[in-house]
Amino acid sequence: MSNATDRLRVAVQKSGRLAEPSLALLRRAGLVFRSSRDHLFLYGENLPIDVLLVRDDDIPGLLVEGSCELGIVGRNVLTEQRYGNGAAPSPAELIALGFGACRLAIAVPQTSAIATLRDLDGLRIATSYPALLAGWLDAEDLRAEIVVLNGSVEIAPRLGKADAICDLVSSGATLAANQLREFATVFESEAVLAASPRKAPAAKALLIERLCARIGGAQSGDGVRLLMLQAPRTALADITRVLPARDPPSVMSLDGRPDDIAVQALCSVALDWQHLEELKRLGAHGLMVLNVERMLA
Ligand code: PRT
Ligand code: ZN
Repeated sequence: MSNATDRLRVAVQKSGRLAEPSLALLRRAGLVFRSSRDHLFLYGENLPIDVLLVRDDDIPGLLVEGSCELGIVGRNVLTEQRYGNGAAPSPAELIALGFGACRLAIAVPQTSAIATLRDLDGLRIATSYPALLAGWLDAEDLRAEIVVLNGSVEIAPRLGKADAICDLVSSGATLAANQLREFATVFESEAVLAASPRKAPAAKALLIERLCARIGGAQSGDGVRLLMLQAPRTALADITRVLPARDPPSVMSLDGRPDDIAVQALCSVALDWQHLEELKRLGAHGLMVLNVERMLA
């Protein structure tokens, strides 16, 4: 099925870890939605961009078949599908989104004597990510047996179904609660914006570009502050040295005050009270720090 309308469709997880942050990101990119009665579809009111709310595992398939042009999904889900699909066209990762961070890791019982990767040879490893695990075992030249489970992977060793597990970890609390210790990282993941492998018609391609630019803009404002101050012109070099700025600051002359300047600088969050006090000591005054909501280069 291909999506023949001129509206862009973005697949987003309906409920789960990525659901809230995905919609929040689209809203920060300026999209306004009206929800359908069954809450499975969000109609874009200010741009021809709609959201389809689905299970995360369905997102790669929707992109491959072209029902949706874009999707927000864990890189783990996307890559598992890609490895599992051989040479078939697969969705491309457009932007790493910085939330939903986790790692696919091998864990073994705390009491296990396993100490090196070679010790995994010949063991049974339970996972819901057989393709990612197989790729890693291959790359490490290890021969372990993969036991595919679709849930509750962490209890497999206790049930005697496996000697080790390969599962997603974020805080590590689940491993600890199941008396498992993390042993090796197989894959690092976070939520990504992915695109259908099908070529979009020109109008949709432009819309995709526009949405990507807005998402990039919403992201680049994260944690960025705009610092504004005035200072004697002679203090500029010292002030610039102290600023945790991303780029050289903008410097402006002030009408009728030839010895003074106004300075604006985009700074990282590392801008704290100590920085401001130091700047004041160097002669700056009228210091102001503002949150940056969005940026467009
Ligand atoms: O219903 P649907 O199929 O859509 O949801 P789901 O249950 O398959 O997915 P969900 O919501 O659990 O996860 C969606 C995505 O979030 C995953 O594909 C990952 O990209 C990302 N993510 C980030 C995680 C985690 N962190 C995570 N910790 N997904 C799962 N977990 C699980 C993990 O499997 C383990 O059971 O949380 C447990 C470990 O967490 P810690 O904090 O105890 O280490
Ligand atoms: Zn799922």
